[in-house]
Amino acid sequence: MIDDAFRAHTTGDDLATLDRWWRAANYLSVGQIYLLANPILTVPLTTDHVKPRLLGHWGTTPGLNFVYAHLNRLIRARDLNMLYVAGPGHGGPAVVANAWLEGTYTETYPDVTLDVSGMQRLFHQFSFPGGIPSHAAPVTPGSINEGGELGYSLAHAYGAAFDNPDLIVACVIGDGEAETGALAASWHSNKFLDPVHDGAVLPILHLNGYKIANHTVLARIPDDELTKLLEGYVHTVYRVEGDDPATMHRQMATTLDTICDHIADIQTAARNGTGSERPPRRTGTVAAQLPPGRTVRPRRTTCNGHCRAGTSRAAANECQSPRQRRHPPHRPGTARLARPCSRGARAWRDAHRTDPRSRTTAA
Ligand SMILES: Cc1ncc(C[n+]2csc(CCOP(=O)(O)OP(=O)(O)O)c2C)c(N)n1
Repeated sequence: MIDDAFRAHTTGDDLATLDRWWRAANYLSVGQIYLLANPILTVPLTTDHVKPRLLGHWGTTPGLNFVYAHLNRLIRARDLNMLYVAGPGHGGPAVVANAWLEGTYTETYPDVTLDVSGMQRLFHQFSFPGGIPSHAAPVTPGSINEGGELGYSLAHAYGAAFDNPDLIVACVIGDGEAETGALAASWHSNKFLDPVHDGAVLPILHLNGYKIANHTVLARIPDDELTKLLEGYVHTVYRVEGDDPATMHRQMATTLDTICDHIADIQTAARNGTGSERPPRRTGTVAAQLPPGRTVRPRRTTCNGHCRAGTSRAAANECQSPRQRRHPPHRPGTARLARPCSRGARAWRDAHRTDPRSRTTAA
């Protein structure tokens, strides 16, 4: 159980560190999608530094990085045994970025060293011939959920929690993924969870509004309709939404603390024999509303005159049009996309100096 003193502490310096981690992971994600060379932008960006064919889903990625950073805070604060299943596993740059930042990637692949030359290799290999896929895959350290085919994250999360009483499985569900039949049916898996012998599953609905570049149903229905739908599946709904990172960090940290306390209460009551008989006990779901491509400043960062952040273009696979590569006048668009994240390059150096004692396993 977390005490008030710790809650107060986590709203200050810890959240600033967490924000730096998030920005560093975002930079590493952009770098994987776009950059062939010049990994920390030591020289002005040229066409030769940009990959000729871009494959990687930027839209879902800042949200995945956001959740990853917050789960790591929880793991450290509470010494939790936790697994992170990334439903939008097509946001592969996010799980790879975090695994590299915390050192797991280098432990598994020693040639991808934790320095600038390793970063160069990390960027170059992503979705490139002879490299790694653009989605979370068996080669991603800790992976149990293949990210290329949508729909199975929540089922895999429950599968991991069964017979693992000390495990909490946080499962990010894409709002587009939520429209698949497999995912829609998986909400009912909580009926099979026994709080005495099984662990807990914490679904986190990533409501960024789009499935690639098309609107999603769950982001378009009224808030109370979505809440009632999830309550019907016997989940208590906690909403985290906004576009100011500092506010969102505070909201997310407080929400996750509340949910973890709640999970602990349910499990303690069930394991002492004082809980209610019938599963499921009402556990939490976070509906996290992060605009796609969140780190790109609205309006100021445009591609061919189109605003990126919070739009379908930001959610799309290939954020940079191939025209940008061919036509030099469009090239500054790429530099601007990288610039808000170049604070991330600094953040990478800062975060790299921190020593995360525990890790979230990407799946
Ligand atoms: C079963 C299946 N159907 C379709 C696709 C193609 N696809 C890849 S990503 C995606 C959109 C997923 O939407 P969401 O989960 O909201 O992720 P985001 O749009 O935030 O990247 C689709 C339809 C797929 N990978 N798997």
